[in-house]
Amino acid sequence: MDRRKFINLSSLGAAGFTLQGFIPTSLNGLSTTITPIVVATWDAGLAANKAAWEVLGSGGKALDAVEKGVMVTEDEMNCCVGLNGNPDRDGFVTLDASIMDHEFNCGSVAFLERIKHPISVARKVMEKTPHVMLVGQGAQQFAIEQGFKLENGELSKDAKNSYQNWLKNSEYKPVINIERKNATTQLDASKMAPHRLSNGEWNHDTIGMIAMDSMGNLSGSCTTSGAGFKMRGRVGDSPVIGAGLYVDNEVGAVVATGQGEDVIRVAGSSAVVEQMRQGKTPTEACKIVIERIRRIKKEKAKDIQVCFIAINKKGEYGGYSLHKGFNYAVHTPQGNTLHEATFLD
Ligand code: SD4
Repeated sequence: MDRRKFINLSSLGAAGFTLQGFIPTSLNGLSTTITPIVVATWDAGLAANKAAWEVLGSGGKALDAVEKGVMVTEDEMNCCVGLNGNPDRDGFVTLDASIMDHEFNCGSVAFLERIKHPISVARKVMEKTPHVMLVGQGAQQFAIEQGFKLENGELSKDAKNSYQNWLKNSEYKPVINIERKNATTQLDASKMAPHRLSNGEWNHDTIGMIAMDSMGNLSGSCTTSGAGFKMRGRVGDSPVIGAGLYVDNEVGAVVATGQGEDVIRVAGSSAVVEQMRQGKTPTEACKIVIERIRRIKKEKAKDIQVCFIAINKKGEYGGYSLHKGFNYAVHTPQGNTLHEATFLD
């Protein structure tokens, strides 16, 4: 799934905006125009991309775009990604998030409670501390110091119902990515926030986003309430740099969704970047790592879903999943569209 890169030798001149808002940059005397792109996981990616595009389309930075984009999903009232998500086994919502820019700067938070925008806390970790990752109470304390509001910690009405249902059996069997099992195929961009399915389950609980801006710089973000009814203290792949998210500005950007433990096992996003470094297209690179996971999991692979999306330095993009049902949203100057990912089986 290649995308056009515009090489503009025309009269656009030095830095400035074209009608589409792209910045021509000078390269060896030639004027080149880099077309921004943003790609985000699942149906919710459409609404998130829209916010990201407000930044990218006006010449803004990829880093700002990937933060602003996923904040839309974290903000969503009827949403599984942020504080309205399903709680852990003990009834508390705990959040993980990570962000990475084009210069290997990265920040993440894990096991964070009662803070509405973990992605913005992750960015503060990146920008205001000498560390990459803060967890639990320390992350919460840091967030408060940075001016984030401590929310009341009450479960949303839907999450409360789901938790009550789950408590009936208290079976420790986290259901990861039942996404879209019962979802309608008719997709409406305006309603594409994550939502509960008719059986009360979320259709997913994570959003990952990767983007390239008009300067050709890459960034990525990932935010999640993790696996519903997980063990208290469980942390998934999303805040683990190299697993849930990885950006190498010379090569590409990758984000993962699905069974976090199995993404961590193979250092998933970093592994996909390395495949692109070897010359694989984004889709091929994602596929190779998905195949690796299936080999490792053997027959247990049927019980899990793992998915990656990737963009490379040329602005080509792709996605791949272990099983059917994964989709992702792509915003270019041509519009914001949803794509079904190819899958292994
Ligand atoms: C996790 N990777 O915590 C996340 C879950 C996920 O859609 O992607 N859900 O393991």
